[in-house]
Amino acid sequence: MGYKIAVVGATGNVGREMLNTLEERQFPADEIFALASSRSVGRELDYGDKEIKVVDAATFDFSKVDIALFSAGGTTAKTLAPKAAAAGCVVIDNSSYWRMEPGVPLVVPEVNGAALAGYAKKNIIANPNCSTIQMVMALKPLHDLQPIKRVVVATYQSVSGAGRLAMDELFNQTKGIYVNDLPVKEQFTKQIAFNVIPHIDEFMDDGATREEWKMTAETRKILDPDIAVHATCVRVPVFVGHAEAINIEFEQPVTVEEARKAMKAFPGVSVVDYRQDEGYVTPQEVQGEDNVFVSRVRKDPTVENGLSLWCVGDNLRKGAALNAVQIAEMLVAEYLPKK
Ligand code: A2P
Ligand code: 11C
Repeated sequence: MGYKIAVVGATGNVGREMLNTLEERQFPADEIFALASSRSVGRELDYGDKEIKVVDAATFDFSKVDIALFSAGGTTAKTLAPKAAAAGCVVIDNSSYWRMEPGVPLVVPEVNGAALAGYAKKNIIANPNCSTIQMVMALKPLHDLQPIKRVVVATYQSVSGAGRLAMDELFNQTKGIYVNDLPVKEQFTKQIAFNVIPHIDEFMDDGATREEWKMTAETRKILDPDIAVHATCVRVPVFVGHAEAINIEFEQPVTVEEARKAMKAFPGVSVVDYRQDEGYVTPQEVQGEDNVFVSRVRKDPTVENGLSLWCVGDNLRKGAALNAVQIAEMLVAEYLPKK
């Protein structure tokens, strides 16, 4: 006997990675349902050496499953997640819709796993934004070492964070430019091939983008409400893997060696930091990796108690699917009835 699991948005970038991750980690599931919009009904998706047929999320009976992993955008999360939760299954939602809702835990298991205890209030658990997840993984061991006061971060985010169609757009534009065929521009506001775009998600009243706001608000909910976070989020022409340049101000001095040691000892973080050619990690090298990688740790002499570092992660894995599956693993290990 095992659990019954639904993946909602199974045909998408993150949904497919959720299926891979469940299979790879041998999640104790005895039945997996792949759900998507009515457009995809009947499509077959790989699950290990099996194929599962996609069914329509809108008409699915969620009382058949114990856990539903959602990655189908905010609108679907808004309408379908409460329906699924009311049917008795626990929803783990990867969209931003539920993250700041009181009574909905926002969880990175290594960082604030204990927050999961409150899940039963709504039967909904939120998976944080990919940029937030990899940043708090690096910050948590440092914050435990010495309280962090302020973080200034610039991101370099791959197009897979914007979905499957965004990946196609980078591919087609890149090819198109070489054959003098005007690139299509639909998913991004500017050309993404051979360019960088300082605009992810919508603009807010204060001039920040919603992606930047999410990094602040989510870090405070997960790690500490007193940390100040100022983010600039930038899309870059990379398919998979987000990178972040993070500047940190502590209450008290922290040496480079202490910081490296604390991050190395933290589960899910690898430190690769040699001051030589190739002594650091880039997005291209982390595709398919579970860990978050930290490099370029150094003092920032321009502020009191400052350190800077470079942090890279696979946004579809730890940034999304893996974190959601780890939440599901914790749920079955600690909270759900044994099967
Ligand atoms: P579909 O392929 O049927 O459109 P991505 O973020 O990579 O673009 O993927 C989005 C995922 O969300 C896809 O699996 C997509 O399914 C799914 N999705 C989009 N709209 C809905 C909806 N209304 N109901 C269920 N799934 C949806
Ligand atoms: C991106 N971080 O790279 C976004 C994707 O709030 O879950 C995830 C958006 C979110 O575009």
